[in-house]
Amino acid sequence: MAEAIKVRKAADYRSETKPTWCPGCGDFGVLSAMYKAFAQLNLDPKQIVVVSGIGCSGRLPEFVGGYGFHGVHGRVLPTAMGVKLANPELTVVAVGGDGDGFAIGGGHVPHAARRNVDITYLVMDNQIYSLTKGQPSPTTPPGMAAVRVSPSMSKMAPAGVHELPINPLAMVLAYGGSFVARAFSSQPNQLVELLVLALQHRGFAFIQAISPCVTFYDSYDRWKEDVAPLPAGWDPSSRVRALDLALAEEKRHLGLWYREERPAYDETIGAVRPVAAAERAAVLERLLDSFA
Ligand SMILES: Cc1ncc(C[n+]2csc(CCOP(=O)(O)OP(=O)(O)O)c2C)c(N)n1
Ligand code: SF4
Repeated sequence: MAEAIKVRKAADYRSETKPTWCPGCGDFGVLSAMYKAFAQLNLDPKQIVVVSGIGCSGRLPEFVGGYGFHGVHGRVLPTAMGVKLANPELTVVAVGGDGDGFAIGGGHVPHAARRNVDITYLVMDNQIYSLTKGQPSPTTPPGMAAVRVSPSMSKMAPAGVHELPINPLAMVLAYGGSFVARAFSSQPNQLVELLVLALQHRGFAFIQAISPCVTFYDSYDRWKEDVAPLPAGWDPSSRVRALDLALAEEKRHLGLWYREERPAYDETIGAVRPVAAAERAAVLERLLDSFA
């Protein structure tokens, strides 16, 4: 008799380790949405690999009952791309913070986007370095000190923050990201929906998940005023329109900004592999002949 197909629930993706984040941390909402998205797709936990860098957000793989890789700070994308290319059958999710992704790891983002490796990259953006207790990050807005000053923020940026912040959506769009979305951890249904689409997408799927750090920076109240849905009838097929909005928006628009279908990196490599193997065999034969 054929084995019954198991229908999994969100709880089936929990690990035995209880999350250690502060009560109220936005990362809880992201984790719970991830469990639900995995369950909606009924993914086999043995086929999931969640890779992270360092940060409060980087702890997430410990709380997921699949495979995990908690790597070094800023190197989540090379690690995740390596996992996927070594074993294209796996569902690979890279996660981390805005510091991990856009400061020390910022050089990897353009290449992951243009390469279109088939992974999902979810950044839990709290606009601050939380694990190290509250220094400004590349997404900290100017004037941040006026919102709330943590003791380490006042040491690191006593006169506030004056640089322009990085624009993650514009960056990924400009470098060829094939799936670009933004969500808010306190709007879980939309985050689940976007995660499901991202996991199904063939190529590099990027989600900026606003995920407040309630201990060193933020409250949800500011964010609730700052976010808005994408304009009614938004069509996610135009990179130029999405870039225009990313550069001009006043509110942070939530939803699927952009999606295109183009071959993922492992498919492109798939075509190259037999050519490379034939060349290797020919070189080897010539080499062996030279000893005959
Ligand atoms: C190579 C290296 N440099 C610096 C650090 C110190 N460090 C640990 S986490 C972190 C930033 C964390 O901020 P973010 O990535 O935004 O994650 P969050 O804690 O906010 O989730 C830094 C600078 C480190 N662990 N390794
Ligand atoms: S310090 Fe901030 S980001 Fe880290 S667990 Fe606490 S609330 Fe979350």
